[in-house]
Parts: sequence; structure tokens; C-alpha cells
Amino acid sequence: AGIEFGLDAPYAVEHHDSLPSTNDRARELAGEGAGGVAVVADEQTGSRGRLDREWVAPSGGVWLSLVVRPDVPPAHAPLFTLAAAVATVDACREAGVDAHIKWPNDVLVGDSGGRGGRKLAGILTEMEGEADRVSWLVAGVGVNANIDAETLPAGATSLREEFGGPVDRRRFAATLLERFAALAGEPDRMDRILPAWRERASTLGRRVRVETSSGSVTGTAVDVESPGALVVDTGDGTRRVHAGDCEHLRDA
Ligand code: BT5
Repeated sequence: AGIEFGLDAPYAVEHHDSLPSTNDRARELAGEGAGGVAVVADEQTGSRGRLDREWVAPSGGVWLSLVVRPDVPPAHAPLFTLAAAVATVDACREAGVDAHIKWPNDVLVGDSGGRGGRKLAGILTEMEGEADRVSWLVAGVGVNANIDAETLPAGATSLREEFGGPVDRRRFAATLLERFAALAGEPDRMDRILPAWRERASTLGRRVRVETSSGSVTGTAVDVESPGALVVDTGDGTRRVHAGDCEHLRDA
């Protein structure tokens, strides 16, 4: 598992055939002081989604976790999830699959609301912060690349399934990392993230119901505000839902 990728990626890449979780390996590297490195595995045996959900990650996917040490306040961390989603959509589109973002962290193909939409990728961002500054941040991206849909949970799809043939995973990962760097590689570029996210999102303008730990919010999703809150017009005022509070988002 050397640092080697054979492409002009803007980050060093540590490749593994199999890992429990690329996010866990990335956190370990972060704890040792690493930054600007991506961990990639062909399969994961214990990978995680949000809220301790299981993430199914057989051989053939792009399971990638990027460690960065951005000079930004901890409150800006959700912007990195949005940037990772934009980068993932752009890599999917380059691979010939017309994907879009469902707030807060899903990349889907097809109808967006969760009924007809098929989940192609998900993002799990984790970080450690000091009072005024992120000390490290791990952006974990899971993309079902060359995987049979039958081996995935119901409602999931893969690039190969959608494209009709295998995709070049190295090229996909390199594009993803390049796009991520272009948006989030420097603090002064980060004002590009939200406009790019809005252009690729299918959530805005829809009637949605968001389940949170403190109840549900129903209304029209009108915007996403920095650093990542969904603004919902309930017909009786606006409510802001933070990505971290969202358990599920469905069409209402
Ligand atoms: C996510 O969670 O969508 C974030 C997934 C992040 C996975 C990456 S892979 C690299 C890195 N290393 C890790 O250990 N994790 C990250 P969430 O929104 O909670 O969605 C999880 C739900 O998606 C599950 O409860 C299943 O219903 C569904 N699911 C599980 N595996 C899936 C897959 N491969 N494709 C599509 N849906 C899946």
C-alpha cells in the first residue's frame, strides 16, 4: 500500500486492496499530522455512513477519504461536504453518468426526491476542530463504480449499471480530487462552492420533508446557505436545517 497513483492528482494517494474503512485509516493519518493525502481502497469491510449507518462497499467501488488541514473555522466544515458532492457529480458526468446532488450528502441518478432516484454515491465528512480553526478534516466519498446493483442495497445503483460498461476508476478519482482542489484547496476559493453546488442540486424548488432528531420540517426547499444549511419555506415562515441534524429527506 504505497503512496502511488500514477496520475497527476493534486494529493498524494495511499492505495489499499482492502480496509475496514478508508475514513478510519484517514483519521489515523490525520492524527499523525498528515494532510493533503487521499486513502483509496478497492473494498471496505466495515465502512460507515452517517449516523452510524452501514455503508456497503464491495470490490469495484471508489472508496476514497481525503485528509485536509484547511485554515478555516470549524463552522465552515460543512462546505467541504458540499465541495465533495460537487466534485463527485463532475467526475460522474465526465464518466458519462448524469448525476445530481440531493441535500445534504447524496449523489443520485434519476428522479431526485428519493422515490425514483437511485443512490450512486454518499459522503461522510468528519473533523476535529480547535476553537477557531479546523485541525483536520476527512472527506469520505463512496462511489458505486464497477459494481453489480444486485450486491447493493435496494435503491442503489452504480456507474457501470448506469453507463452500461466499466468506468476507469483511477481517472474518476483523479477528476474528483482535481475538482475538489479547485473548489476547496484554498480558503479564498471557497466562495465558489455554494454556487457550484446549487447548479448541480436537485433538491431546491421541491416540496420536501426533512426528519431531524427534534421532529420533522415540511415545506419547499428554497436554498442552501453557507456553510450548508437547507432553508425550508414552511408556508408559515422559513426554517433552517443543518446537515448534521438531517436524518432523512424525502419528497413531500
Ligand atoms: C452516506 O451515508 O451516504 C455516506 C457514505 C460514505 C461512505 C464513504 S466510503 C469511503 C469512506 N469510508 C467510510 O467508512 N465511509 C466513507 P448515509 O446518508 O447515512 O447513507 C447510508 C445509507 O445508504 C444506508 O443506510 C443504506 O440505506 C444506503 N447504502 C449503504 N451502502 C450503500 C451503497 N453502496 N450505495 C448506495 N446506498 C447505500
